[in-house]
Amino acid sequence: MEILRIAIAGSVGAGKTSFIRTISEIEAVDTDKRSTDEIALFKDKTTVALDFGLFTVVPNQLLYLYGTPGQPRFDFMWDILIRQVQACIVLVDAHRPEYLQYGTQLLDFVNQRVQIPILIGLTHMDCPSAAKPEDITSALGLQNATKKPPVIVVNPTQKASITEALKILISEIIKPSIL
Ligand SMILES: Nc1nc2c(ncn2[C@@H]2O[C@H](COP(=O)(O)OP(=O)(O)OP(=O)(O)O)[C@@H](O)[C@H]2O)c(=O)[nH]1
Ligand SMILES: [Mg+2]
Repeated sequence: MEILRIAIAGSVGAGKTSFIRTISEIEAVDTDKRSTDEIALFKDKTTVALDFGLFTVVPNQLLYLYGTPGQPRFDFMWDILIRQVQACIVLVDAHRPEYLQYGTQLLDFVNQRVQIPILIGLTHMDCPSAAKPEDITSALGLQNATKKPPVIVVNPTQKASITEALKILISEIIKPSIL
């Protein structure tokens, strides 16, 4: 049995818990607690430790999905986790431009610690105020990047959208081994 461990990161409300809950074959473990600070203005609950879920890609290939908390004060969790995974999905909330900088910081954070495939998933693209993908790519500083990770639209509340994202990420993981 091959197990691939994947981290799902992103700002508060980007859709990490939803992503794992929607796709997991076991009841996803979550650690959501009632929001207290400024986050309570737009979100009842927020993840304070880790989300965990499982997904079978093919009978012999299992994904372990770990969602990190989106609040910067829990960044130490992220530091531990990133060294244990084979790939990472960074969810970027397209309708909250104030969080784009957090996306850039996350990408730097990963790239400074590990060399693993990254996929950028743009969420909330169905919201009327969502930014355009090319504007987000440029705000993330990726337009001229030599190794630009795939940037796709993903809706964490829809299974088909998540499986598509996971397919693309898995192909990024296995690419180096077939070159
Ligand atoms: N319309 C829409 N709603 C979304 C999308 N992604 C997430 N949501 C909703 O956004 C809300 C927040 O999603 P969560 O999954 O809790 O976000 P999170 O990243 O786990 O947030 P924290 O744990 O607080 O960091 C939920 O109500 C989701 O259903 C999307 O692409 N479109
Ligand atoms: Mg969460």
